Amino acid sequence: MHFLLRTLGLATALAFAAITPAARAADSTALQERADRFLSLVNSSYQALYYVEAEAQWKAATDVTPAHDAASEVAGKARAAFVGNPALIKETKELLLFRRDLKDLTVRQLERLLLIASESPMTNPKLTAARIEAETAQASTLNGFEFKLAGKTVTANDIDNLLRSSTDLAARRAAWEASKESGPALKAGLVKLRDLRNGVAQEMGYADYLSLQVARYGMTTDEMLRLNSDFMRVLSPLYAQLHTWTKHKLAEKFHQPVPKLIPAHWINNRWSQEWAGLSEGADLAPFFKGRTPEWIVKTAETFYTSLGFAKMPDSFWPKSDLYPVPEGEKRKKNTHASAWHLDLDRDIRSLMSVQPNAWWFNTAHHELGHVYYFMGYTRPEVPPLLRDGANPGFHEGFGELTALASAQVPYLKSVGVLPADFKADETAFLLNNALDGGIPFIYWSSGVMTHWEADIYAKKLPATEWNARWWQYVRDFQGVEPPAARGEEFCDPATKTHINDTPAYYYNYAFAQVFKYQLHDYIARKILRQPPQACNYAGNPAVGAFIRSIMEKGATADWRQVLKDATGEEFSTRAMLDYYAPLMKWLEDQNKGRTIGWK
Ligand code: X8Z
Ligand code: ZN
Repeated sequence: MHFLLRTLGLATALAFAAITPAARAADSTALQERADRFLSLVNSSYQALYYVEAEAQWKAATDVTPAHDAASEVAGKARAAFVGNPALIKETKELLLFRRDLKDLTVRQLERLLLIASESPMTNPKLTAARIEAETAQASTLNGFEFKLAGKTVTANDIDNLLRSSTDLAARRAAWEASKESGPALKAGLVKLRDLRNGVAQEMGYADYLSLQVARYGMTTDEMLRLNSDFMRVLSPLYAQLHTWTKHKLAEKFHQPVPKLIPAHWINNRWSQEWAGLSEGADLAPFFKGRTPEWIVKTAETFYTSLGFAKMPDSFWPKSDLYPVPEGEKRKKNTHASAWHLDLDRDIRSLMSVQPNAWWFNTAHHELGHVYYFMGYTRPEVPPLLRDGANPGFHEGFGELTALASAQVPYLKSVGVLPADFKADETAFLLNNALDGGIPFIYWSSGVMTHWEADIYAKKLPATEWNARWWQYVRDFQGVEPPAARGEEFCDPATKTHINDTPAYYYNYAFAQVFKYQLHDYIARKILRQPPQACNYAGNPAVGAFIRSIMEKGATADWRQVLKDATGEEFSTRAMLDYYAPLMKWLEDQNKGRTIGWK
């Protein structure tokens, strides 16, 4: 073994490039061995500590108590003490100086390790400890928050159900306002976290926390913002038509004059992120009467097993927390759906509050998309450091793809949600797709969420301007306005789960939308040979093989290459636009004579 390689440094790295080919080959082998030994130790320790932390976080998220918060904090610090260890960072950086002489899989693991270390660099232990403490406290406030409506405690499901069903504008406004009550409780913690998150990223040489997150794509913040603006630009004619149609529809529903901007409490979602429930011909509410929550989750599993995937591990069922806290029980838990890969192996769980309705049917399919991605890349060829999506948007993309497949009429018939002789109005279903998580969602995710987080992290927007900027973006991007002025005594962005516990992440959902249509288009046209707007994946093993071929790679390959290899196409909005092309004509017809858009 060449001695140089045991004492690598920048000067030696440069010298290394100048040595003879034979010596270099011998050194490369030694270097690779050194990296292999390092990564083998890191992978197994990482996996073990990841489990300790995930288990503690799971307890804190499913049963909010001071003891669980304290345990979660300690576990977080223990994991940080390892992944952020200065010796580990130094060795990783040194090895990366020789990236050209290392295997691609090795370089990927080293790069990933640096990104992981950048979340909790122990080169600044005080800062990292302060961040973990603040993150734990914020999660506890968020998960333990009690919403009150007319003096009575209500759940997030109660608020959502009211917004889905009530035609009483005063009751809707009260529920909407109640849903914004968590904001002030979360603001101080978020202000503190903005600086701590930026601090850890800067400690490792990133400009801010958003650029650290975006690095998972191999992109800069500006490139990511441009990509998101592009999504909005290409979809804007369709969005303007949908916005126009929707405000006329809502004005009719509530017997109100047609507004310029849509009042937020008119829409069935707390943030206007999806505009479901307006396409009458596609109303699935009656078809979920009499179903159980268990049936919803089981059906989502059957979707995957019918494609040739294995069942979920047996432990999924007893270890998950799938249903609302039973009445009378005092326990508080996170009410937002999530999927967890606790040990980066077979301990996979989901946290949900499933009720038997179309929304949870969709969401359960989304969560199982994550679960099957976990299962897909959990194999010896994928080291624990790379047991993750090709990028985070791929992960959300499989969630969203599964949700889109579960909303197709032939699938709904095959699982018995719709009767076999149901005569579907194709336009009504396509319109529902567009409204419910399709097009308005882009203006929420690429527009409001991404731009607001860019402002607070990258542009350091003063906390005294947070709510004003938020509503400026809601108006400009979504064409929605609050029922009354929302001053800085509120912090409406903080009412959204991700702003608190999954920061600088939301553009991944926008990416996932575009990505899901690309995969869906390929599956429908090339594998099923069915129209993308009405197809059924269930029971088709070729579809399963296609999905698995992407999932099983995890993060071992570049995401652009993975997408190209699978579909033959670069990342593009082409499929999304094609999918809705038939709807555009219909909307133009419906909107004849109306002023289009709000600008
Ligand atoms: O958070 C989720 C999933 C869990 S990853 C339920 N979604 C986003 C949201 O609810 O805001 C799914 C689509 C958008
Ligand atoms: Zn998800």
